Amino acid sequence: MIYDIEFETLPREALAAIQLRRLKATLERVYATVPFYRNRFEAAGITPNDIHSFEDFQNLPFTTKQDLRDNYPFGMFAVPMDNVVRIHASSGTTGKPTVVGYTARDIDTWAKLMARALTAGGATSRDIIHNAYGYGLFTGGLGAHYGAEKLGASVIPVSGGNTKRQVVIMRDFGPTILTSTPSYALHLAEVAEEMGVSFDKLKFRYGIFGAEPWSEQMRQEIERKLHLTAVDIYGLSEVIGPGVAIECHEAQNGLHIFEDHFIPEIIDPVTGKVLPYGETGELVFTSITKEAFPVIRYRTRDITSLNPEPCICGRTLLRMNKISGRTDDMLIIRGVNVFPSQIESVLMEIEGIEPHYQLIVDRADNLDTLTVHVEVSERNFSDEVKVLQQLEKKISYSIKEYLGVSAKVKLVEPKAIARSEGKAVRVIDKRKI
Ligand code: DLL
Repeated sequence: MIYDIEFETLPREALAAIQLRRLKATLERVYATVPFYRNRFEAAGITPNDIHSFEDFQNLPFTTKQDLRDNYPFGMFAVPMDNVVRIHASSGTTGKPTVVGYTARDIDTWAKLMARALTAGGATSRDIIHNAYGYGLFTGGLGAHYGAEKLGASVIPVSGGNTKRQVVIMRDFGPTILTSTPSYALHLAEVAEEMGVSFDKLKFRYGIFGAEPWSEQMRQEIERKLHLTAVDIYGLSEVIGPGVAIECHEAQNGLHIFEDHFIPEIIDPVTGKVLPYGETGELVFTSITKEAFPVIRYRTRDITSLNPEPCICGRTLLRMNKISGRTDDMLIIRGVNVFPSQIESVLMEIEGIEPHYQLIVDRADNLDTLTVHVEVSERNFSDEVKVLQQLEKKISYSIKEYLGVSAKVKLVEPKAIARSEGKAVRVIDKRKI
């Protein structure tokens, strides 16, 4: 099913025409209303009137998270506060949070985009959606909630946490769609098992998981444990929240970007040069329909590539591949670049361990060290120390073989790694402390 058949299946030329028209209108508006953008454009010697094509557009300066911080909290808003009906903020582990605003029309746009996304992920108006994304300043909970209502589904606004109660609700209310972070989905499965509730008796058909990176192997693990089809959803507060891009459940292969609202580009994170389709780099977005908080060439720091191949689902929208990491969580361990997701992929291939891990980065004698903490499965926990040591060696060997980096592996007992109700904490970098 396609929620917005007209806009999700536009011929590419018609889409480009709409994008250019909306882009020009957005540029004119930000130039007139946001001093930050006017100054930036002036410094680059460009006015909105100079933008006639996508090539012209690529001469505009980028916007970064630092720019948003410098204008904290409301300096980038393009409408008076009187017209802002909602504020969200992304927590941000470092520095000030990023604050974003929405007009009533923005909220409606967002709800429609999330209705599109939920539909692409397999939901219909007949579904009951167990929404375990956190409600509050985080965009996940309310974003999915409004989309579910717009779709006409029944939404259970359970939010994150109080996991045992969630399991009871899942058992008693019979929800058919689960929305949560992938790590929390696994935690739900774990607690359900402890409570003697089996997911194969529950009614879930699809899970719509995002807000953090997760590997293809993690998807298989979730599908196996939760007995549902797992779909990847992507978004970020600065651009709108969840509902920027989503996989279709038919292909589960790349996330369709809602390009009639957001123009994607992939750039070389070092030179800023725009890269062609298929090449991997940093994802950049320009919003072309938002009122309160438009962003122009916003550098997401997320790493992926774009795929223009037609999709079996019928959508003509470009697909972005699964996010492989962020430019700022790439670990450089003794000169080797590694992303947590690559280590996750290696771990998931190994028998006897659970999909719960944490990477500890430290420095000893001026050299970086990487220690991988990973939970041993309940079944293998009682094995002899020698057997466990062999398993540690095997994991360490695989990491070295696949990623070229030396890591110390430490098996920890089941459930030793703290569970998160939202985004999992995968990396602890002690070098910064
Ligand atoms: O995480 C919005 C969201 C909520 C998306 C619910 C999907 C579902 P922020 O808190 O601003 O917004 O964090 C945005 O999370 O730049 C990515 O680094 C990461 N991220 C989001 N979705 C995915 C995904 C929400 N599917 C940041 N895969 C983004 C990998 C993701 N990373």
